[in-house]
Amino acid sequence: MKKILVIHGPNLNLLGEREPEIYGHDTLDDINAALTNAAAELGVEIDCRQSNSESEIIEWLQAERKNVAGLIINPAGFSHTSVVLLDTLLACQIPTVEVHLSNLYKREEFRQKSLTARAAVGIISGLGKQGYLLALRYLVESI
Ligand code: CA2
Repeated sequence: MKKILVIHGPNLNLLGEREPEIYGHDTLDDINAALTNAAAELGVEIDCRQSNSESEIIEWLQAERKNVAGLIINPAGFSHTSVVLLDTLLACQIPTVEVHLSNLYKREEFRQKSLTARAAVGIISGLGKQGYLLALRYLVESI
């Protein structure tokens, strides 16, 4: 069975607790549960992880690069800062969709540039939980 890896970046474990006007009311558990249900319907395995550590995310990507057929990643703040994460994503060559809960283009200027998006097939920004589900459907249909 094909496996999709989902990586949620720093602070996304706090979803639902603060700033619902920006990030919505869904918790990370809600998002992961919706992804798990959708994956079962689509007949793929899904592995959802969250980390606040850049190095842990890099270790996961390197370790899983040959085991997964696709990647959904919300790099959170690392999107805007991390050449290291971009390099890792480029090196791992996993078909990737970058997802952001909020619409980056409605927000501060510094959020309007994603370094990591260069390594993605596409990005989805501003659709909340639905963005992850659309990313999953895209990957399952295209891999
Ligand atoms: O919109 C997104 O999904 C972001 O990737 C979320 C990141 C932010 O740095 C990006 O610019 C856009 C921040 C995640 C922080 O999550 C929080 C959750 C609850 C309360 C406060 C922050």
